[in-house]
Amino acid sequence: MLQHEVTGSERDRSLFQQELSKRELHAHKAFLEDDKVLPPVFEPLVEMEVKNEKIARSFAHVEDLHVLQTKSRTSDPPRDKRVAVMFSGGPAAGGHNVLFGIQDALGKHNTLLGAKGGPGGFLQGDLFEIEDLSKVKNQGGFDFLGTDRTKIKNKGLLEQARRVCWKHKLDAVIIVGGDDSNTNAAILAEYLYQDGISVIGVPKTMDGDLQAGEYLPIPFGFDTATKVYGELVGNLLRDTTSSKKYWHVVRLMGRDASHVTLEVALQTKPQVALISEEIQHRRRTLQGIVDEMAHGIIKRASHGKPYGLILIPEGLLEFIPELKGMMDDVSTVMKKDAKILLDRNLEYRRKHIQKHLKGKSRKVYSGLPYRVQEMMTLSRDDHGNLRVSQIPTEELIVEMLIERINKLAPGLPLKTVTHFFGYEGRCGPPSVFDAWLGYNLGLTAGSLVLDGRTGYMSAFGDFDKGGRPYAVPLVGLVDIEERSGNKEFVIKKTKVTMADKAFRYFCSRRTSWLEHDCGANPGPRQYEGKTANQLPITVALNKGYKGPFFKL
Ligand code: FBP
Repeated sequence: MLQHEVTGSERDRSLFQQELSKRELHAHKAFLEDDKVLPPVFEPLVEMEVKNEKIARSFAHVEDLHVLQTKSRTSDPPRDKRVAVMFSGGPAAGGHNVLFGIQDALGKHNTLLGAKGGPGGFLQGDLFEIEDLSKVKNQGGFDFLGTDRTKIKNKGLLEQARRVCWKHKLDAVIIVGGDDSNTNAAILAEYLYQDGISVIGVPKTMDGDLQAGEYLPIPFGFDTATKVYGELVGNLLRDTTSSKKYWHVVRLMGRDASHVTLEVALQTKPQVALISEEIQHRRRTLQGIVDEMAHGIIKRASHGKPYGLILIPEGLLEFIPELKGMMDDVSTVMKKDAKILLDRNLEYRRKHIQKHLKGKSRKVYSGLPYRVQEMMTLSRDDHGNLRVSQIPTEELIVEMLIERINKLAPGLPLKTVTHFFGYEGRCGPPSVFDAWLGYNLGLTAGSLVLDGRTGYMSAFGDFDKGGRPYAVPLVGLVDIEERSGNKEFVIKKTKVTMADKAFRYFCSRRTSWLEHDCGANPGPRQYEGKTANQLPITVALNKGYKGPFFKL
């Protein structure tokens, strides 16, 4: 490589990124008229139900509960609309293409503004006009706008949001985010209804847990993250079957559901993959899980295989019934003593929590390694979520495995290496699927705004038939959940269920994966050829798609 190319990449990004930005953005045919983007209008498809009376009362302005599908526009699209967009929550690959999609749908006669730094920045009125997006086309990350996890949670903040809308003369606000952020969108849509300001959500999350049945089998970001992890885990499996000496214990990001772990397991076929939802369903104990793994490790060693790989979902501990109770009690003490714990170091917090926990919770907490105890005392995010990405569950599992194997098979050598694959997956350059999905979700969101809709989430389904845009009423997804002791509106997460075809397939294969060395290398993401258009395996299996490939 020439020196000027290396120096140039400080300003213009790497050659790879430059090449990616030359790739076309493919609009679905629903948005195209004579090869030009013409935002469609929407018509009702099927009616959704509101889950209960309280939700119906609190979102009283939502008049239309229909899932919408598109039909061709016969009149010119509206002009002079001012639309603000923000990213919210953790980054996910494909986000920048959402911005492209919105901009293309709005066309030249409307204005797109970006909020810097997520909902927090929006509330501060930190908005700018988005013009040239060429540098971020097909690029990962959320860096063009930035993001945060501010919850628009009370009347004061809702009023602040309204003032920002009036100040910037906004006709619409688009929130690109996960379940919590789309809950924000639903609440804001209701609040701004009388001002005539539309609020639209765009579904993103690498966790894959924001779904809406057939209309949204998967949000953008999941495919890229699982392909990045799939490559890394596949490489580790190859390494360990070569050197034959280590057990790799890998924790994968994805906090409230195990879609990521299940997908990566199906891609790579490791010796063990724990699925949190199954553990919760079977009411397993942590010791029981460790025992089972220890027996598997001992058996493999007796067959001359002192090596292997274990996948653990990031949120595992919260799914183990005996630990969940203790973690809820930790949250309660933290909430009660928030002032005392403010600005205190982790050691102080750990000791304080230990002292104030009672009975079984105290016993369970005290039995955990110090580092795990400390990380449980980190303040919850604005939405009340525990920061599970900071809890080194893989270290806890290894510690318990060593102890157990020492008892069951004294002298058996167990060499372990722990890993956490998290942030490195969610900001990779988008896969072909996420680049396409992000763009088309953006086109859908922009078209919804021009059609005067509010309280909807843009969606995309029917991938086996080339994809189809939909709009799902947010209130049809809202539920009530307990967070840090309060009952709150939240969009219900879609978890792995025991009936899912992908999970059942995994169950039918896992004994064989433990006994034999079946590990597969999915390899790096491709941008051309057959594997470039491969859908997540879990989505293809669950939806019963005949071919595993998605076609542009
Ligand atoms: P969302 O998509 O719901 O925002 O979460 C994605 C995620 O990557 C989780 O998997 C992870 O636990 C969390 O964000 C980490 O959050 P943070 O960026 O605040 O450390």
